[in-house]
Amino acid sequence: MLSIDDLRGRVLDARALRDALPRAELDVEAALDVVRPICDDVRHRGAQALLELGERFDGVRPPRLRVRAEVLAASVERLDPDVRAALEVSIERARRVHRAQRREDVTTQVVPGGTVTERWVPVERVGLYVPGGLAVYPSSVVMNVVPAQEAGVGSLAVTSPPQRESSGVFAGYPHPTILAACALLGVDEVYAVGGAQAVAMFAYGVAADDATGTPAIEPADLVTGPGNVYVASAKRLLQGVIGIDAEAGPTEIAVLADDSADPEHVAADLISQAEHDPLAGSVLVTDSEELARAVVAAVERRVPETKHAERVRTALTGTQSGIVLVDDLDEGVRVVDAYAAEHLEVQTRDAAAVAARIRNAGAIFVGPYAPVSLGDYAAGSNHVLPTGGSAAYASGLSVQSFLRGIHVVDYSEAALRDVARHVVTLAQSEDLPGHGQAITARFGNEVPAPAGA
Ligand code: HSO
Ligand code: ZN
Repeated sequence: MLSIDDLRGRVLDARALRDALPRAELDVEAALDVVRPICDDVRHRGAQALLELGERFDGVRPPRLRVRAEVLAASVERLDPDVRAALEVSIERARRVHRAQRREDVTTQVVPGGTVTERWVPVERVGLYVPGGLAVYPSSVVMNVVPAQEAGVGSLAVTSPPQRESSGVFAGYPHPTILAACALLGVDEVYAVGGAQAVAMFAYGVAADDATGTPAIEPADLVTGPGNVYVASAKRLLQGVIGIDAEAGPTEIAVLADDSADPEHVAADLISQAEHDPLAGSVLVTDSEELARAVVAAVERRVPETKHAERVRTALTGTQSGIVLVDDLDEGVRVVDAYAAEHLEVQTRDAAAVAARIRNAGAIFVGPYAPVSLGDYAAGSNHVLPTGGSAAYASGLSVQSFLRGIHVVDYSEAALRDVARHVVTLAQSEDLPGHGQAITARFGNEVPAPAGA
């Protein structure tokens, strides 16, 4: 089911290598035509449009857009105690890791009397998107909310699609476990809105609407969180109206392994991420033909036994998945760097040393006891990570994603005087004399001599 691509003996430069590697094509551009009228509708008809779109796309009209406080409370009361305990561990570990990412303001004294401070300020209002399609991800609530809270974001709203299957007090609302995760994290502003329309809701805000009992929803400054192609497309469309984290694509796992790896573990890990999505990518890069064949056999045996066998089979047989055979581990490192996986496992001898050589990955999982699933739920790391090769330039969600660095420039008269002639010279060289005059206006319309000259 996993095809083997033999790159042994082939010398490919980085671009050719990237082209030779399996990867899903996600047509975010094509979805724009679908998404544009949806976003316009939300912009112009607000709450009415959001309720109708829920009915159309999620198969259920929410009783109201904002989840009632009593419903959030009920979700915690009815939460399975084991799930609650697991979520609490996940929250606590994520909090410890993300708290350590907080940044101090840094002041540099450039010259006596002249300082530049980099001041880190949290984004004021953030909208967090939590998907609810093929699977529901309360763990993604944790991964979005914790870094935003640790960054000090003052106003946080979560949105997730209404679930057709929910009943009783939860009817027409997001999955009860998602609601419970919000409540456990202290988030009380939760909406039953999914898809592209959720991004539009955060971008434009929604006017109060008596007919549907909707209080005003303030627009957010930033929207984060993974979603399907329509969510990614809406982010592309509305970027600029609202800040975005990334256009998330289908999840990916790459495993770099040598003959010391256990083929059962590798197979289980490749299957674990394929379970997310028929478009998920699972890639093994190895210099061991024996391991490659053993992994193929283990996958064949395991897939029929796994719950989401059809989805997994589609993902593993798709062109985005496969095994890449390389001459040696050095080449393996080059290949996984070219691939820039969302998740990379290193299952080799001396795995920590091999992992230290990797430049491009959203997250790296080192050795036989750090499977991606651990990071998905309870390592303390974040699981909202760059997909589609964007790990070559982007990072996963972190406290930094919710902060802005403001340069605070504070110069005294003497410090400005000292550098004035250089500013005037550069302004003239760019044919922007007005810039120079803004300096000389402070010194009797002359270019001042530096102090001590
Ligand atoms: N592997 C997914 C996250 C996730 N896994 C949520 C399970 N639940 C993307 O990093
Ligand atoms: Zn996962």
